[in-house]
Amino acid sequence: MNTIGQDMRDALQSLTEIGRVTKVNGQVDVNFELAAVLAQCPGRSAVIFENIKDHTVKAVGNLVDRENFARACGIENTLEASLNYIKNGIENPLVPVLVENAPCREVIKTENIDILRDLPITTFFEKEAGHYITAGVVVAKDPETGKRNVSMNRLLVLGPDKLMIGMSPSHHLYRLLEKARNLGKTLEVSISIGNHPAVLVAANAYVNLGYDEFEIAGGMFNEPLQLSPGVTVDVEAPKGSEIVIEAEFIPDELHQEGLVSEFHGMYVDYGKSPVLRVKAITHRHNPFYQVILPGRYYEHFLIGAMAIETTSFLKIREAVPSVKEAVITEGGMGRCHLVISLSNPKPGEGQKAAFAAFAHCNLVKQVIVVNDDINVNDPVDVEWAIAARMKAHRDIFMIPGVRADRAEAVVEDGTVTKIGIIALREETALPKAEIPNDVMDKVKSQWDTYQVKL
Ligand SMILES: Cc1cc2nc3c(=O)[nH]c(=O)nc-3n(C[C@H](O)[C@H](O)[C@H](O)COP(=O)(O)O)c2cc1C
Ligand SMILES: [Mn+2]
Repeated sequence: MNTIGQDMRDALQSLTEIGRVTKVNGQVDVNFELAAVLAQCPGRSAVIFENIKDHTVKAVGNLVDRENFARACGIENTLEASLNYIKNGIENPLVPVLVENAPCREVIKTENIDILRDLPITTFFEKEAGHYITAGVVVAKDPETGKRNVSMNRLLVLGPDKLMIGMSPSHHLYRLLEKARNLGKTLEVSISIGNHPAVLVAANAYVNLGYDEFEIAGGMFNEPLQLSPGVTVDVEAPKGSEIVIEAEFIPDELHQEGLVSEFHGMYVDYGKSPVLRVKAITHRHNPFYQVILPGRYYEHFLIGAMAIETTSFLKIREAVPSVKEAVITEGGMGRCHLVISLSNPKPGEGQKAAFAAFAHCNLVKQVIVVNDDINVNDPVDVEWAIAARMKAHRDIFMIPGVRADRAEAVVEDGTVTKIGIIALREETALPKAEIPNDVMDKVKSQWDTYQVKL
């Protein structure tokens, strides 16, 4: 049985044990300053802000990187281990359990709510519309089936108890809102802030409507996720969330957002978006407010990347069973570029794998296919495979006019050109020159005896 905890506090505890938590004691302003500190904090440790101007609530940022994820989930820090861990969640989901008197309900506030006063909600980029909640895990229930849906959405503060919620029309939450509107029902949500990295990745899993992403989180933990019932809404939240905002959509109210940053690091104008009325804020004693630095920053990239690479892997495996690993790269904005490795591929399987990836996710527009002697998570190794094995006239193909995600940076009429790069070894390829493996291993095991001074 897995013994790791399900809360952000458990994750922070595991990271503290390996020295991957940085504390910022100096005073920081929620207006751009906290964002600037997160953007420039060296290493990829989690950051705790102890002293936020005009606030008593502390903040946590930069929680998730690959090593932090591995440590928080109690797995080895390898791509293979994280793929297996997330894959297990998707393939073996577990139905959540409800717990009463959960930590996230230690303090309940239903009156005199003033979101900006109560929580250290930050501004990030110069031309954005205002203060955004960026680590909100949004839970809603399908008004027809009652099935839960979980996603992450940016929330713009519009007033003391009003939030605008960003949601792509292609996402499930949008579809649930449409269903509610057609049925004349009000859609309720819980927005939980301060979650374990596994819960954040599960919320981003690219699965079909009707899948409860909290079941995936349970599958990852190998034990059901514990949820707390809402106080003013019939929607649950992870029991150990630091803060939960309970809200409902205001029927037919839309807000013209203005500019907002996307993962590609540029501003976009998505027009009008739905508005929520806050009914309650509940939290733990001395809660931590979680901040994810959005735009083209690493944590924002990675949470999506880990989810997309795993579901892409599963889809590719249906088409090409010999797929070994899949990674969404940082240079590809954590969304757009996928590198996959195949074990002993048959002719044409590289192309087939790329087609499967393109069909699965609108965001993925470049696929590089390599053999399994290449470390897909090492950009130098991948580029080596391209230099050593790709014949450009034969191995690059383009498919123009494919349906794109709304966030695509070079979108044309809702479409984008997909590119496949097949960098697979030919049977006639020159053999790789290698130092004997047994000697490499021996030297590694007795490294200290060489008295190497760095
Ligand atoms: C930090 C972060 C912020 C996000 N913000 C939004 C957002 O504002 N709007 C949106 O449509 N998707 C956003 N996403 C992506 C969705 O959470 C993700 O695509 C999810 O799988 C959608 O789930 P659904 O289809 O079940 O609604 C964000 C992802 C991350 C990691
Ligand atoms: Mn969903």
